[in-house]
Amino acid sequence: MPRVTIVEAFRVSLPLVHAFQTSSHRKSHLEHILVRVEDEDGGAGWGEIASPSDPYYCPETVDICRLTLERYLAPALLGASWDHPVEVGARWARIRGHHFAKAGLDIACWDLWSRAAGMPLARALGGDRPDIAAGVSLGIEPTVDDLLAQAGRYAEEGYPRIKLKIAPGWDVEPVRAVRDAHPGLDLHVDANGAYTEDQYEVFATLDRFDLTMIEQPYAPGALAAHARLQSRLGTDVCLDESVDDLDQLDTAMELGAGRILNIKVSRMGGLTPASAAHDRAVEGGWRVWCGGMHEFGVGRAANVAIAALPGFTLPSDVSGSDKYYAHDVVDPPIRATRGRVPVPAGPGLGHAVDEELVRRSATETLRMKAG
Ligand code: OSB
Ligand code: MG
Repeated sequence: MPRVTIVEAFRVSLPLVHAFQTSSHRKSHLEHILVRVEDEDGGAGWGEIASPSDPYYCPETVDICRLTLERYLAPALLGASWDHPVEVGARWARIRGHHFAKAGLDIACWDLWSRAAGMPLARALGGDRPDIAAGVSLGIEPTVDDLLAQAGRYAEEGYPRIKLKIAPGWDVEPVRAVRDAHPGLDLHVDANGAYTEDQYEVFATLDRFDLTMIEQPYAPGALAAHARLQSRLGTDVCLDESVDDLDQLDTAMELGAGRILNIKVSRMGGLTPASAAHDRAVEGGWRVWCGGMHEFGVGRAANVAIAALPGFTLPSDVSGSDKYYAHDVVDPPIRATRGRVPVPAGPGLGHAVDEELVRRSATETLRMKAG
């Protein structure tokens, strides 16, 4: 029965190999918080808080997560005994929201438990695939030619699916260009909520490009608008920012606000709620896939593990570390070969954390102990 007695948190910033721009922001570095938990038997587990630095994708930011972790979440976990990681969420159930921060601790507890059990995290979650299909997500580029170069490169590397970020002014033209260059490619677009219903014509046009899905066209709360859009389009609508919990998922399914769910471990608040969302969505007849937040190796390994669940039938956003970071925090780094990422067979996350690197490069370290 684990009892976590030490929680450590490390703020680490890594440079991106290639700057990434969405409808709302541009990034050349990412700062995440790596979380380490240790139990009284000396067992340890790692997690990652992959929130953005600024509140454009979601309200949580790195600063807010750090504060929530220190003031509420770590104190709720420290000293509590539990048998299985599905139980730890109950410790912070009365804390509303703050899913990214919760996810960091949840992942660390799953890693600790599955390592102690000598079991791969994927198997602990109920996954049984030897590898997962990985897609890439391409940001908004300075020119259509730059985008075509990126798309060409990843199609060449064998990634089976490419997602393009779109925004007003960067939609029909770049999507048409990539579609013309890659007629058979599994292609989808992600607007990160940048459109309103009066811009319907853009989607009516995109509907003719044989896209696998249109991800989060409207604002997160606009479920009724998404339902009206879905009823007018042949292309499946996929929700990302709109669904943070099972109640929102139920509402979305009841309204017909889409047909596909992007499940992110961070957005849902950890592996436990993310796998519950997987079960619920599949039961409701929606298709699901595993999205990402440009995670470092720890969070990325957690994404690989959950993407091994049987309902994840569409390619994930979990590309190899090398698409993002020249030097990742885990060894070996996460690698994709011809668009597939192996699910590790070793215990826990299945990738060793370069602890020396994390400790040395952290710009801030917190250490909290059971009282
Ligand atoms: O909407 O899926 C998104 C990255 C940051 C914020 C939001 C999103 C994304 C991605 C990245 O698309 C996917 C990845 O990790 O490659
Ligand atoms: Mg998205």
